[in-house]
Amino acid sequence: MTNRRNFLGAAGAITGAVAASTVSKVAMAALPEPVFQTTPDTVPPRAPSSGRPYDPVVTLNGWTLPFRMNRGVKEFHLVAEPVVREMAPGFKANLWGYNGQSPGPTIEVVEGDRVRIFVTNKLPEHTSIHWHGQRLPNGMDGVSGLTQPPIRPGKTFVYEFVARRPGTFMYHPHADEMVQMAMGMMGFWVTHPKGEHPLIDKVDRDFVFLLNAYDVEPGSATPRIMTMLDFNLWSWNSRIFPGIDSLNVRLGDRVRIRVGNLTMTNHPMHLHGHEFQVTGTDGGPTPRGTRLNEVTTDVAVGQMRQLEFVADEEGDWAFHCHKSHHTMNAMGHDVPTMIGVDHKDITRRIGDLVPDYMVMGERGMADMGEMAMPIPDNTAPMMGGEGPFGSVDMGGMFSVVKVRRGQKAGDYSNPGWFKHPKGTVAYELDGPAPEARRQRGAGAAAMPAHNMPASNIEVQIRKPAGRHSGH
Ligand SMILES: [Cu+2]
Repeated sequence: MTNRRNFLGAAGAITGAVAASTVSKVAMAALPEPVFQTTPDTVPPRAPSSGRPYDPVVTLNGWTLPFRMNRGVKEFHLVAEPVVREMAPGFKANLWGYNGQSPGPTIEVVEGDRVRIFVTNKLPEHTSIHWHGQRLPNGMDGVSGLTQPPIRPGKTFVYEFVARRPGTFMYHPHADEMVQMAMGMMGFWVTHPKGEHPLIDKVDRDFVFLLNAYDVEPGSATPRIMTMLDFNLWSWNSRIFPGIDSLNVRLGDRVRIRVGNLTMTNHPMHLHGHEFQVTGTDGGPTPRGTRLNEVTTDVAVGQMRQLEFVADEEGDWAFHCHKSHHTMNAMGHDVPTMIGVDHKDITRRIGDLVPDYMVMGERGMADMGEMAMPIPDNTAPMMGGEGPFGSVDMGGMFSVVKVRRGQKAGDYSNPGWFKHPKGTVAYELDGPAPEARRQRGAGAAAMPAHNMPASNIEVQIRKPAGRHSGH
């Protein structure tokens, strides 16, 4: 624990990079040149220029790490280092990651490939990489202290194994992992099948991302690493809505979405407008007879799931974690429920002292999304994101699957908002609504009331005032 305390005490340690020069230039010369990514953009898939062919995946707000072939071995170079990740426009976080971003780049190989991965540590503390889900020699499993010595700052380690099993995997440190994963160190790994596979179908679009979570105090930039459950940023590939790119597909496409969970809680992933099947996990492809039609599937901590569906309904379909607190951005949770509370008087009295004082939550919390309230520098609003019909009251783990007739094969660009055919959008009723028929009496309607005072009890609820319609 002494080490941990010293480490935490060194305030500059987390953000301060170890200079690149600590890695010997001579040693680096023999390695594949590391490739870095400077933007959080979704890089379109690119077919490999060497090695065996495969259908590349698309990493949401991420990219695939290039490799070099060295006498039949696929060589990659990962650099563990402090990074600045733009989690949403206007909001940057000081994270740890690989090759310029958090998460690190996706690694794509083909079943049967011999893979060599150089891992250079530019963090201020030791690390290691565990290759989650892989069959490999025990000494390549990346558990610091158990199967290998730690990779000290400035050092480079080499991992080498054959990618034996096709499927959906990830990588992350197995050294001080509470800190290192809270800081964003993780990446996706896909092993493509060599040729046809009875349980792995060809798809037209293959998206991948990791579920992760951070605790960044509004107005600051570095995650609190001791947080166990009360994270305030729920992200996909270290991006939060409205910073997460949409998943743009063509009408009729067979779509696969691969998701891995490296947070501290489960995430029920929910797709609108379509049913999907879970076709595989990090344990491999699922037998066809076990595949149920679902619209929500839970991804537990440390699990991976492959969702597959035919995108046969045009539109902008929400795709999100179904825990409503995970589709929110930074906020405190110690907020009392204010719905229905009349605080006109107290607002007036505080307003005399604090001119800009504003009460929140009187009519629900949707105002937070609409108002663009003043927020501290370098943070994201709790929810928001401008939709074609106003503010989308969402944040965090939320995006949109855009299904379009006109989207060309291989085109991943954003087609803009869906143009709904006439008469297919929910609409506001003209004129007064018909009077609702209500049951009279104390308590719920069907049961006779016992032990109740004889007189009717009236509950006064103040109706919301002013404009607020259409939500
Ligand atoms: Cu969730």
